[in-house]
Amino acid sequence: MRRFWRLVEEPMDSTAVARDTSLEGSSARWPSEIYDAIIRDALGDRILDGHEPLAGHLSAADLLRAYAAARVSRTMDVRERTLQAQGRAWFSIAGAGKEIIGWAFARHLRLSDAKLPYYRDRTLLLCSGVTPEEMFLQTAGALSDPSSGGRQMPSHWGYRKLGVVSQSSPTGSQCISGTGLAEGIVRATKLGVPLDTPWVEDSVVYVSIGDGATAEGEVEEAIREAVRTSAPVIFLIEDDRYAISVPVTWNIPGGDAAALYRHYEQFGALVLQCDGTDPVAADAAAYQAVSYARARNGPVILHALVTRHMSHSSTDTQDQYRTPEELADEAARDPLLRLSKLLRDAGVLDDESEKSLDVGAAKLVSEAAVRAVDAPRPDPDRLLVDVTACDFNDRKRENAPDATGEPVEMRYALNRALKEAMEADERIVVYGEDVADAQFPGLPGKGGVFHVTRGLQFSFPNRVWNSALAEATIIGTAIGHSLAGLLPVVEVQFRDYLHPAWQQLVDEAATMRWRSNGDWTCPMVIRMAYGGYLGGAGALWHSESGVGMLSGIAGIRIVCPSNATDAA
Ligand SMILES: Cc1ncc(C[n+]2csc(CCOP(=O)(O)OP(=O)(O)O)c2C)c(N)n1
Ligand SMILES: [Mg+2]
Repeated sequence: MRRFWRLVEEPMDSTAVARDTSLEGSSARWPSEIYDAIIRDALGDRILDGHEPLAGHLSAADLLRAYAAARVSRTMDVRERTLQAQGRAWFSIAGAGKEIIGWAFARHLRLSDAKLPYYRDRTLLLCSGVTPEEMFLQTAGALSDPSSGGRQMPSHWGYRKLGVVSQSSPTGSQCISGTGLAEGIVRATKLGVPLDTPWVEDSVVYVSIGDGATAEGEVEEAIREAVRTSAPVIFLIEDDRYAISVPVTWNIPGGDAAALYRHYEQFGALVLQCDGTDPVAADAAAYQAVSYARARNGPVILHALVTRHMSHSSTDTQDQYRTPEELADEAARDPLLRLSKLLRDAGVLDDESEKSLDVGAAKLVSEAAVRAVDAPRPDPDRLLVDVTACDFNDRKRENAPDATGEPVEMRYALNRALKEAMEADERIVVYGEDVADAQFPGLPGKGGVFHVTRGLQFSFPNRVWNSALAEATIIGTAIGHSLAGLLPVVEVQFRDYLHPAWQQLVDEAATMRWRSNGDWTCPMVIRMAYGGYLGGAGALWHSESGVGMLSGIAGIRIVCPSNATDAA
């Protein structure tokens, strides 16, 4: 514990980082109108005019905007719990303590940057252009909730127009698709394939998680893959020292998340640590992180030390496992208090003006909540809309195989079909374990353990490649490639080895369309072989169909051809 706070007390020297304005994000231009109005009401019309730095690169106007947005965010956290107590909402998970690091990233990310934020990022979203009312519509489970049409829990963000990709609930599971999206943006740009809205050539990907989620294997897979491919993705670890009730050292050996990733620096990753409650340090770190990824230097891992001023969620009571002393100590390090002190010490705020700001924020939140809570709920008749792109009833009857023409083995028919499809559709990319041909000219090449992809890499050198030996990475990055605008056709070497990718398939890929109310989709084809290995000697782990498990997943279509014609 002592070590942790020593780090917090060593702020980064932000002014030592020279700023290249061509790499700057939205900076002071984040959509701050509603916060500006609160500030002007409280402090007069001229207060936002000055641009002189007051602390680090930040002006009084920047810091006032941070305060107003953070205060709105905190007030929303509290209001959501009140709504639940009143029976007007069902769940709440607060962003309290994470406001300043969120505001800092919103300053430097652009609308065209991808954001895969976890549930604590309320302030990041407010500063990226989501209104309090839009957030409360999700709290209320309203049909007009722009994130999910009332289908998801509160704080499960997703706003296509703002580059916020729909988020699911499993902790850390968005990391691999974040890496895949960063890879996909680079790859599609190189191939000249149009990027999906709202991505552009130099978009970066922001992914955030908590300290506990770093223990998830998929988080490690995502970071390792990003380092391997030099993907322009930023992993922000918002470390509040707890995963629900579990202290950080149970999840992270030694309790220092940045130390876990330092070894990746030798391969081009930037590993940073900052006090995420300090506006100057947070702004400097966010700037550095975004600039590094934007310049295509590689991925960034930023460990931000933050606080948690409310219980984990509305179903948790933190004084059951945290001492009053610890809670009081943390309350004294509240980022809002810190910001208020900075502004008071500089003579920008006093008792009266701070109170007026808080009253303005409370009014905004109150009015938004009142408007949202009575909004109509989803129509049960629409429950099955957007489960998949296809109509459930359009399954074709099986045709008898066409017995005319040249006999061909199924795998070679597949090979030809893939080649034709790739010629016809520039978006198709093919990857998986061993699917590439050979890196040395003159050799026939591998082209898959069943040779289904043989020759494809020779024909389409930049559209076919070997993945790492990691199935969650294959399907998770396929989600990202698909979100970028490509059409991934990936191979899982044997159906039996789908299991490591189960979460990516079931929780991420299969739910994308439904959970976002049709706003986000990630079409892809996953090819898997089963049944035919070594005359039956394959048995367990090389031959099982698993069709029972697969047929129960909503959101995917299973195609199981019995003959070469159908397969192709
Ligand atoms: C895969 C998975 N396991 C368990 C949970 C339940 N759960 C939700 S949040 C959480 C703790 C996360 O802690 P941390 O990553 O430190 O983030 P924090 O909430 O502290 O910001 C757990 C266990 C989950 N959502 N997903
Ligand atoms: Mg935590």
